[in-house]
Amino acid sequence: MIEFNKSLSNLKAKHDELLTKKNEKADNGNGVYDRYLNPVVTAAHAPLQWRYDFNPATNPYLLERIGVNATLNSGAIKWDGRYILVVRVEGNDRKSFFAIAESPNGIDNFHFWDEPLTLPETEDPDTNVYDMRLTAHEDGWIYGIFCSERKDPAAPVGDLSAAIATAGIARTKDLLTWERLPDLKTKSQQRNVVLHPEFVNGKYALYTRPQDGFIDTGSGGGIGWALVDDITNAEVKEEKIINHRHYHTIKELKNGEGPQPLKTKKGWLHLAHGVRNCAAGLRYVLYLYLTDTEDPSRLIAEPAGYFMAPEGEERVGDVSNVLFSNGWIADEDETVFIYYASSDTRIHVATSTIDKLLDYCLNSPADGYRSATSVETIKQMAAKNKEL
Ligand code: M1P
Repeated sequence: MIEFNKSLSNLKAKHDELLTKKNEKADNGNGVYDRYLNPVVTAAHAPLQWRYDFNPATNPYLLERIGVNATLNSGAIKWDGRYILVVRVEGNDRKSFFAIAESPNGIDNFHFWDEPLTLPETEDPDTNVYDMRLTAHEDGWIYGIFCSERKDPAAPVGDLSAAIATAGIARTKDLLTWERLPDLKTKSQQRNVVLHPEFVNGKYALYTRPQDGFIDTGSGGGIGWALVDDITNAEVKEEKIINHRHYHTIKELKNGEGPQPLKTKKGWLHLAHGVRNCAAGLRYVLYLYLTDTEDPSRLIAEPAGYFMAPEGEERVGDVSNVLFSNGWIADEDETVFIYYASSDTRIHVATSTIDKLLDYCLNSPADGYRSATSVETIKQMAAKNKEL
């Protein structure tokens, strides 16, 4: 019993040390954003009371009973002065669920709430749920749109991988109680669906990602846009592609909207992910683009290439060579906290400002789609610098 109590207090002390560890800016910034030295949420941050039975009578060896494999792809929102992440927590059993972690400053001291989020199911229960995008909509609700995954009922016998991806929709006013709405009805499978924060022509507006299969987007040409009459029975009737995939770019294979776009004085600022294939597998990077204030479906600017790509330890994890983001927060002073996951394993933060991100979008060269145009762009920059 003395031994058990000692082990338990050691475990708690170590956990507390991790949760309260201070984070600092890394000193390798590129001027556009700053990375931080430590990830902000890892599997080890998961509350001990979710994982260990603290009763010496039923767990005399103090074994971990329920393992957490990864914490990744979180939605984000500033709520009551606190930085809130709706984290995708993946258990050792491969099931993902949502859990809220909050921090007083957005860069460290993230603590999970006591219990994971209880997400109501529809009549057709989800097998797996993940990657929630949070949107505080002007209708007064906070929406969480996420991927709901179920086994493909048409899968041939013996195929235990074929799945169907659909956009699940839930909403809340207090982040505690969630109302589940019917899943989005669309012609194709969908992942990376995001709700625009304002009505457009009196309708709800969605960023979509039509895909032919569960993994392959196939004929799905990129990030789509659809207007929906009724969010409580949402159906995509018409969908147009507003951010296209292109040959020999960072989003050749697929792309997807990240978090809800941020409204700025120069347009809607979007963070997205682009995917290409290579000998090492799929490579996921983040990129930015800007759309028109009045018509959020009209592209204004998009710098060439990636905004952030995996670096150092970010390159390695359960699904290596992946950066993915579905959450950011713009503070009152226009600091932007970008929450991104690396290699489907852990969550990091990078900070920037609205002004810097706009400058990056509007003044970085666009893609010319050929080596020769890239060389021309560099020569122009070098020539201008020579004149100084
Ligand atoms: O494994 C990388 C990512 O793959 C999927 O993203 P997408 O649909 O764009 O390919 C998602 O499963 C995402 O959760 C994951 O991080």
